[in-house]
Amino acid sequence: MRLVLLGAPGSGKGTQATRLKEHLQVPHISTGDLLRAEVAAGSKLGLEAKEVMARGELVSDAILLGMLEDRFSRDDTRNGFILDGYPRNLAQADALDALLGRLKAPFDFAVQLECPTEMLVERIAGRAKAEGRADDSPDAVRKRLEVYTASTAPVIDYYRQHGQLTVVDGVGSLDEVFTRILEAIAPVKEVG
Ligand code: B4P
Repeated sequence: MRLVLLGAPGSGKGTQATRLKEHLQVPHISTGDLLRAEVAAGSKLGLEAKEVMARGELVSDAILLGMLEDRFSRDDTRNGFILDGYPRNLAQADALDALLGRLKAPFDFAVQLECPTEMLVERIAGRAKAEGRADDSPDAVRKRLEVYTASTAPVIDYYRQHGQLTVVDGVGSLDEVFTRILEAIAPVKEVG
């Protein structure tokens, strides 16, 4: 199973990807986690990304593509993957098409988790209290939602226009949303 998870910040991508990884037995590739690991390691890339992320903006496409190519060069992606947080703009969507085309591994589904904005804000505020992530501050969250509308929503429209989008209702308990995703991807999962 090759899955791309899309959705606004707080829509539950990372949360559901963690569960899907166990269920489908494929790696979870979160570009946010990859970037946070670079920040934690204090690498040159991490230093570049840190401030951009804290402002709620997108890290450069070139950095993201390099990281992704590196991750996809590992053998564990051969049996499938859950890609979480990429693509976030149309240039990244093109880059992903090209990368997966070269690997002869097109994605089976792009699943969008849909949630009303007030719920996104509420969930992220909860995480801010619990985890204190730098980009969960009110200013950064406002910016991340603006970036989502301006840059990522067009990716969703693009996949929709090309018949590649599956929309899943992201409102409900973790179990409810998880079950909906499994139902949405069931036709592919059964055959392969
Ligand atoms: P991400 O790490 O992708 O952050 P996110 O959009 O907030 O999603 P995440 O998956 O972590 O949260 P979730 O909705 O699961 O990106 C962070 C930053 O990295 C970006 O702003 C950007 O700077 C950079 N970046 C990443 N990818 C990039 C790219 N491709 N290009 C450029 N820059 C990039 O969870 C949120 C909260 O909701 C959690 O507390 C969770 O517990 C809660 N929640 C989830 N589901 C729930 C439910 N059903 N009910 C109640 N609460 C729920």
